[in-house]
Formats: sequence, structure tokens, C-alpha cells
Amino acid sequence: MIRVWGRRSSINVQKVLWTLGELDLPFSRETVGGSFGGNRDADFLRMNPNGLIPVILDGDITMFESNAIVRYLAARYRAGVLRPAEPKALAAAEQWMEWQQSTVYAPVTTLFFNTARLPPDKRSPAAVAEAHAKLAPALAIADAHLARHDWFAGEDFSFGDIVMGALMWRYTGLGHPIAEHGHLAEWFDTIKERPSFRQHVATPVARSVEEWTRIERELA
Ligand SMILES: N[C@@H](CCC(=O)N[C@@H](CS)C(=O)NCC(=O)O)C(=O)O
Repeated sequence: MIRVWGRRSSINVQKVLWTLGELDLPFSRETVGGSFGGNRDADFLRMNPNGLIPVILDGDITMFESNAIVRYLAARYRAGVLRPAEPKALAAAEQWMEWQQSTVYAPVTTLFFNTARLPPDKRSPAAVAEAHAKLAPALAIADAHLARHDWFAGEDFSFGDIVMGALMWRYTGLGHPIAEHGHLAEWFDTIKERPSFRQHVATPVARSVEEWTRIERELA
């Protein structure tokens, strides 16, 4: 059985759990990282020398980097479900996954840290303003794409939707509506109906350090 190391409050762990659910794959999970620790232990560092979650073990394959894990699972299991079989759709899924990582992930993470992780005296209004300035055009780009396509890869749900879906849950959960981007909002409404998303991603999003401390422990 596939083993996963990581706490459920981590967005990068959530992506992997959502993927496992979409692929109907049984797995076991160990709560590691954050206040639970364990990710600096020698055994863990042998699997991921970066000391970061998630990590998976599948037979003789040990992997870190959440997007690579999502792609690996999609390629190995039920190919054609999350990883499009047709080259044009696959190219689009890969492209939007890379774009999410290079363009959307960092500013959303800046907003998250400046809301729920950093104490007020360590927060940076300038960094928050810069994050919003980066996100406004990025969300407009996603919206324009989804005006012409049902999903990021085109006609079908794919791993391109998984990475953006997890980020949009965090972004909207932090209190930033996406209603002005009507196509993105419509796409996200559909994402929120998916059972595996509801199970693994649709968890409370902290809006203060106190909430984060509680939610992290509750989710484990
Ligand atoms: N690029 C890596 C980033 C992994 C990462 O930053 N993980 C965070 C949680 S989201 C982590 O391990 N933080 C330390 C901790 O939780 O103790 C990935 O996508 O897997």
C-alpha cells in the first residue's frame, strides 16, 4: 500500500491526498511536519533531505515534491484519468501545472503567511500588496482560459485542475473572493463538488495564528 508522510493541514499534502482519492488508491498516512515534527529525523531525511512534506513510498519508489508526486501517481495508476492520454490535452495539463507553481503558488503563500502563520509584528503590508498585484493578472489569465475550456487541460478534469483547485481553496478561504472572475468561480464551484476534494482539501483555512494553531492540531 502507498504510504504518505505529512500533516493534513499542508496544501502540498492535500494535493497528494486528493489525487490518491481521485485515483481510488488505498494509502496509509503518518502525521509529520509542523508542530508534530518528525521531518528532521534521520529516517525522514533519508527519504527527503529537504526535511519537507509530503513524501510518499510506493513499492521501491520514494518521492518528494508534491507536483511530481501527483504526476507520478497519475502516470502510474489509471493512466488517462488524471493524466490526459492525448498529447494536446497533456501539454495543457502540464503547462497549467507549471504555471500554478511558478506564478500563483508564491503569492497565495505570501497571503497565507501574512494572515495565519506570522505574528502581526513580522507581517509585511508591502509583501501583501505585491502578492495581490501578482495575483490579479494571474487570476484574470486563468479566467480567460476557463472562458473557453471547461477544465485547464481542455475537455476533461486533470492534474492541472488539482493544483489550482487546492490553491483556490486556500485563497478564497483566506477571505479573497473570486466572483469577479466568473469562469474561474464557476470552475471552482464544480471542483468543490468532487468527493475527494471535499474529503482532503475542503478543510478549515486559518485566518489568524491562533486559528492555525488549533486547526493544525485538529486536522493532524
Ligand atoms: N515544493 C515542495 C514544498 C514542500 C513544502 O514546503 N512543504 C511544507 C508544508 S506545505 C513543509 O514541509 N513545511 C515544514 C513543516 O510542515 O514542518 C512540494 O511541493 O512538495
